[in-house]
Amino acid sequence: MTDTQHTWSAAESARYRAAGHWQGVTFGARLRQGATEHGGRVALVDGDRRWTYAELDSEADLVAQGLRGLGIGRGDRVVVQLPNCAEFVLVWFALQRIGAVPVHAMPAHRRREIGHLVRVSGAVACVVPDRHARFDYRELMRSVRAEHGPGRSPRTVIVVGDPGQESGFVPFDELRSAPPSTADAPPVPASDDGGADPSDVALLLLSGGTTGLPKLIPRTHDDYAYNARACAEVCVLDTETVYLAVLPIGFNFAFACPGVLGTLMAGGTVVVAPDPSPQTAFALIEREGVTLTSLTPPLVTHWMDEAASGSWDLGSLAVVQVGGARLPEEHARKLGPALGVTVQQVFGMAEGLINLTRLNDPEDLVCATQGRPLSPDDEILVVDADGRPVPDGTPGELLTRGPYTLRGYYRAEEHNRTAFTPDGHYRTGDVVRRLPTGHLVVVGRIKDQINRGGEKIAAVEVEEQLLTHPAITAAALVGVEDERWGERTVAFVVCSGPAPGAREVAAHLKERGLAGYKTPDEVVEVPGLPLTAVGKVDKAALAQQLLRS
Ligand code: J2J
Repeated sequence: MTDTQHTWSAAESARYRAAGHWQGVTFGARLRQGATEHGGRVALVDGDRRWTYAELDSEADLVAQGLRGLGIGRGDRVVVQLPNCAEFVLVWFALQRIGAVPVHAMPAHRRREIGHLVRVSGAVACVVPDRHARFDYRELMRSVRAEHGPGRSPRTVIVVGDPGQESGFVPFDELRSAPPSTADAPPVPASDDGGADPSDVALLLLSGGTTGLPKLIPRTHDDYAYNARACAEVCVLDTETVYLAVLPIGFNFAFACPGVLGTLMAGGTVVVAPDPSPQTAFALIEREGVTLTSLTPPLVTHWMDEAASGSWDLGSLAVVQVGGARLPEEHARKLGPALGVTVQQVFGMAEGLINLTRLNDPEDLVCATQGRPLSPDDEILVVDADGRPVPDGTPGELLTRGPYTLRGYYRAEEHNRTAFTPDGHYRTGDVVRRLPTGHLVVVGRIKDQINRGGEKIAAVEVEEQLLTHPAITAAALVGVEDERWGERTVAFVVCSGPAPGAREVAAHLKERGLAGYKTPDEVVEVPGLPLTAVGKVDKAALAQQLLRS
């Protein structure tokens, strides 16, 4: 790909290689190695379907061949929007095998987000289910393509299930059953990875976003493999590990921290949970002997409640990671005993930096901090508003750079100028306190983003859409504390004429093609938006106003 001008310097790259962080192996080649080392072991379980490492490897070859037959090749971007199912993993490795680049979308995304992803990434294809959770993804793809006009981008839509009649829609099953050699599908060359270079972008992740639309995060083979492997080391994964993917598999946490990739790199088994309910998960834990899983804070209470019923044997489960949003200390203290597990807090970001509590950390650190950096080469700065480092214990913005933290978003020149310091530190927008042990406590945020139980909502994006409602003349989306979600969203709106209610607003945003989790939980009409001294909307005052009312 040609869009990786923001990258590590030659000196930094040499240092990360010398330290053994970057191993110079592509994901396509790693899968082949896995098949050699762990051939007969079970790699992947989805319901009654199972793949050994050897089978995963040969299936990736088959699907890769089908993808080539569709004209997809090295460097091409492909949006993958699948729920938790084996096909996610199969198509992901098949794309790696031909040097193509998966773009991780979430099942909850709709026309607006997917259209944006397709446009920014220049994706040639999308992979979607036919239907999932009462939603028809073929309809979604039809509307995305219609919006894109004459080029009908993306050219190809690969459908897991029934593709329907639309031209350009291809069933996934046809890819994996492609005959070895036909006129338009030449045999896969001997390469394991389509000739990809380990320093190439291997995948594009989605940022939580603070601006109008989510940014894309380029992750290279070298940096992402290090991310997954180092997390696997911290979590002491081995061939006996059975990881349950409960959170959406395309989410960085579930995919590579250590998640799916870390488990496969350790020779363990990945089990995909079709939904995150404790009932579904606990049945899989019992049946498959799951040892590790990862959750967001809102799931923790559901899991503890269900475990208290006493009707499940969770004896195999050793470690539960919790991250994505702040876990209340009280819940952290209860979770271990409730499930009979070791708890690990994870404060990570798709941009790179991962902090984790260590499995042998004292209970107070595990329960009251969000962990410490994964790598000895993660550089951490905690700074005041003028960018000056603050002493340990004092809250400040977290800045970071290191061997697996991006140096620039994909095709986002303007945003990159402010998202990074001149010397390449990423401005996380998170406010933290650092303890003398190096552990970080997340105490707040300066980015205009709301964290609704781990789902990130860029306030500006929703505000822009609210303003498209004919009655709304000004809008501010504010996060307020919430028992269940940690934060819920309140839209303060100024209206001309009768104010729309929450349901009308929800319908309007749905019509605009916005993902459902971005719908405000509450809509409050105000006569005007309060401003700060510098003329910005005073969101703190709005939140206060709500508390008083
Ligand atoms: C408070 N805030 C947290 C935590 C993330 C592992 C875990 C999570 C993510 C993730 C991830 C938090 N306490 N424990 O990618 O690999 C907030 C911060 C952070 C933002 C990143 C991973 N864990 N956060 O959540 O890219 O504000 O990644 O900057 O979705 O989530 O969001 P995201």
